[in-house]
Amino acid sequence: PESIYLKDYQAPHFVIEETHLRFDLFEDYAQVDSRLVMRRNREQHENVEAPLVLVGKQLELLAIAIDGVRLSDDEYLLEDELLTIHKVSDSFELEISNRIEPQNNTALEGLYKSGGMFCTQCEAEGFRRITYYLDRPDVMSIFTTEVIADKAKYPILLSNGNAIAQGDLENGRHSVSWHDPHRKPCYLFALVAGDLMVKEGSFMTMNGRKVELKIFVEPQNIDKTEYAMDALKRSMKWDEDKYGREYDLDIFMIVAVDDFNMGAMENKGLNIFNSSCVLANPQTATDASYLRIEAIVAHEYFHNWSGNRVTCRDWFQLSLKEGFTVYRDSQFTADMNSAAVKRIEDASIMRTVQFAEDAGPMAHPVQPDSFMEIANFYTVTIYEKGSEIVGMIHKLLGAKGFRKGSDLYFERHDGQAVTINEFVSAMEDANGTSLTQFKRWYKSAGTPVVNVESYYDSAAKTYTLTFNQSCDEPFLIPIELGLIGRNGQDINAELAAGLINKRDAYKKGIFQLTEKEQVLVFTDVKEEPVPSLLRDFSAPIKLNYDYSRDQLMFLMQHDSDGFNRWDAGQNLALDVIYEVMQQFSDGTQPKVDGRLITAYFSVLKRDDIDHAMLAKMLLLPSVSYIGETQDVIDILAINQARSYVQSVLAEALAEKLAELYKKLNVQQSYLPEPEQMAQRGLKNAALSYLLKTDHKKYCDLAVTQFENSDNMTDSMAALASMVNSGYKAQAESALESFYDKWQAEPLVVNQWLAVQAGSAEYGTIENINKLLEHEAFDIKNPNKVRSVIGAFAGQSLINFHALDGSGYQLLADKIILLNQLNPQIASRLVSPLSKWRRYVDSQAQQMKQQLQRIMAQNNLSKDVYEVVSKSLI
Ligand code: HT7
Ligand code: ZN
Repeated sequence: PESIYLKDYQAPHFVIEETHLRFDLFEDYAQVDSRLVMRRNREQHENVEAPLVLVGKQLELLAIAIDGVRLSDDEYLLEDELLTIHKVSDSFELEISNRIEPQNNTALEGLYKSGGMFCTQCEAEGFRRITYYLDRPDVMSIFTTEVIADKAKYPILLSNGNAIAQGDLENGRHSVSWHDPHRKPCYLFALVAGDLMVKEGSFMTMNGRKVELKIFVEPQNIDKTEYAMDALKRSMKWDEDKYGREYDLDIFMIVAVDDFNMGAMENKGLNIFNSSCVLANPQTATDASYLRIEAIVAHEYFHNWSGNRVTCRDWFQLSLKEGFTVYRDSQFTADMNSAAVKRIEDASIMRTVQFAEDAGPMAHPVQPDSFMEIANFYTVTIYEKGSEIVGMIHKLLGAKGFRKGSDLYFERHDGQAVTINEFVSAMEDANGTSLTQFKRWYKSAGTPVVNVESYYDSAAKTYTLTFNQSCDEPFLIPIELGLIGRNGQDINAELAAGLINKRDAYKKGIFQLTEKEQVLVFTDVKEEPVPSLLRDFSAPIKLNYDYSRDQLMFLMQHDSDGFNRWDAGQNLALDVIYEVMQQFSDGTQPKVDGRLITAYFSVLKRDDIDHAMLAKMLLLPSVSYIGETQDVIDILAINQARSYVQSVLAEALAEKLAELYKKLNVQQSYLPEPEQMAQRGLKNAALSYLLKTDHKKYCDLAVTQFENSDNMTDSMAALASMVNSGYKAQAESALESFYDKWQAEPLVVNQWLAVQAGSAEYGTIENINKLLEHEAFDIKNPNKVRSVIGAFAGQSLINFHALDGSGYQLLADKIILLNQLNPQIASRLVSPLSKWRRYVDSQAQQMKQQLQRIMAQNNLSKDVYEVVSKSLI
């Protein structure tokens, strides 16, 4: 496979003014007839007589006609995935008929069957599996779609826009036609046919237009739609209030499907969702699922403007819509829930997953300059780092300036397919400022490192911070900071005269680091402060400052910034875990610094911190995060030290934790709202610590909670705490009764699979093989694959990294199997192996061998080939 390059971008030679599609759906094939109203793109290519080249994949071509005249075989060329028509005039109508086999489409791209339903996934390049087309985002067209199918089997027929006609046909078939008045690229096309029930709602827009809201699901799931409907209404209102964006059709539909490669898809007016990201009721969904549903419903809805009304010129600009939309959904989540907790979660993903990607073989800039398979570039870099960059623009311009910029962006580019540069220009122009240096963030891969040193001159009463950034071509990095005095209060320090106004270097607590080395001198500082650096995780960087453990305890106690209070605790715990790791490696008796225990005690005693934050502060850094901070990763050693520290803390805090558990374990009717969620989160964090002690009475608490709980959050937390501890008999019996009770609910069963596959106790190779053979497992369903294989490789780290290499072999076997069935899912599974160079040598070599084994397979998909070959370079 070949790479394609951003530098080779050329505007399309043709425009498709109108797209008329007719789908005749049958059990063994679907016939697609298209009529495209086309013209040459003379605005971009004045005197060029280029041939018309359409792209199509796995299609059976039946006929082509231009302006009503059928083409003979010698008037076109069908080669690989390209259909070339040599002679076309300046404007014409092209008609094409072709057949496809949705029932055999296991890749879940294009038109496919999920259970008894037809559905589509066209982003990024799925439309070419439906019909021959200019499948690129800068070709935008008005779509009219007729869907025909058996009426009894498929009473609901949907596509984008508004329904304009319907009628019954011969042989029990029926037809519904849809028209979307908004020009769109084909990646936003959608079609659904099925026997579905609908949950209805409505929303009155800010200009008094009533929008019908419909969530379509299989009948057994109709009782799981209320929360998504409410989340949708909250999202619509929020986008009006925060960004001034109003919805633009009379109807907005969501459909839930069980087989889906990602979370959801923002097709115009007809979002298609992975059922796990839309369906919830208190008995079947955990708080975590509710939060995920709220965020994804919002994300897809927000795409209506950031993605659909203003879309991407080409796929190198993917972060234009994804980074901005993730930023918008993170603001929404922060507004609906605890802002500090949301920031902690986002920063944790950046530090654990994105930094790892940026240090691995698939590292790429937020605006990549080449790729082989675009599906491989739906990454944490494009999404989360892209969002962090938008967040930095927000920090630099302030809330008002940012809103001026987004207003200008939407106004200027409505209906267009544009580049990241145009987004930044709108921000610049609306604020009369330049972001030239800042734009480096979009173009360079890798994580900048900033080292900070401090010096207090007690005679001159000055405090100096010296910043040094790793990159020779420096980034503009907004570093939010504060100085904290001995009394725990922020010091309102002034900058030394020479520095004031120097490129506005330090304003409102945000320092703009623009040079390789920069010095800030604060004057009239009466005592040596403790610096609080990178507050709110104001930039996606690694910042090093040599804090003492006492200073970290002080920050945990006093920092006014919630994110840094939590981060100080993480750094303290990290430091202690490193020390214990060293002790194990030296063969000396491990000893946990009493200051960590004291710090956790004082966290537990605080009543001024909300429950959600407290729950976060009690969690030790994850094994993956600890690994990410090491030059050479030794998972088994990290896990040994972390588990030891965890059990020492659990023993030391047991009484306090039990008290806390008792206080929070109150009877109440379940509501998926922030306060209750935080309370359950803290209670269950306490429970999971308690089961790390040797006292069986705490396991009894888990058993009681498991047996009596009326909601999935508490049941699942109790089950997980037993599965992840040494209480084997209790865990076994709970797992068995759980499956008996929930076997008819696939989403619950997926959680049951994942809790085992991701655990140290149950995620052994032997058990994973059993789960793969279980009646509940289906290799063709991506959610099941994620629940078993994904959870095993991503969470059951001591088993995945077993010294005999069996974990790596199992993963490679499944990648090889999935390579043909579903290349996108196969390729995503390569990720844990791809970072082999980071691991201790014996493991690294075994991971590499498995990559080589995959590489030696015939018929590697482009998706898998790209990731494996780049991992082996
Ligand atoms: N924009 C959507 C991307 C997506 C996707 C991409 C590749 C393969 C399958 C996919 N399903 C959805 C999702 C989003 O970011 O909103
Ligand atoms: Zn998105």
